[in-house]
Amino acid sequence: MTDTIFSKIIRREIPADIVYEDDLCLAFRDIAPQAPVHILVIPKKPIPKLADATSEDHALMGHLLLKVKQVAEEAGLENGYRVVINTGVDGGQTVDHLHLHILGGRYMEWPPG
Ligand code: DGP
Repeated sequence: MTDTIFSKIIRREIPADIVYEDDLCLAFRDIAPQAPVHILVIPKKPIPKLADATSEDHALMGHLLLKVKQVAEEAGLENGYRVVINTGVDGGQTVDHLHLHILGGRYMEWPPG
């Protein structure tokens, strides 16, 4: 399993603006925000990408989505928000550790670019 910058954030080897943590996941502000609020929710288990999740991860995946909801509420995104999972090369994924982007604080255009 390749170590990534997100594993280093989980281990507190590099700093991050952490907004939520529990036994299964971590949420922190994106270093290059694409919206006024841009938070990443990641599993502590180093699943490289969504396409690598298995039936063993069934409960974890549900946990991550419910934590997205909680973190978005705590960030004040009562007007709505977008959840994005970039997956693989064509999906534009740059960090090989599954992460859910929460984007909010402005109107999100659709379709995206
Ligand atoms: P993606 O393109 O979906 O793989 O998104 C990776 C995101 O990770 C990107 O929006 C920038 C963010 N990111 C990369 N390195 C760091 C870092 O060291 N700290 C934080 N907070 N975010 C990072």
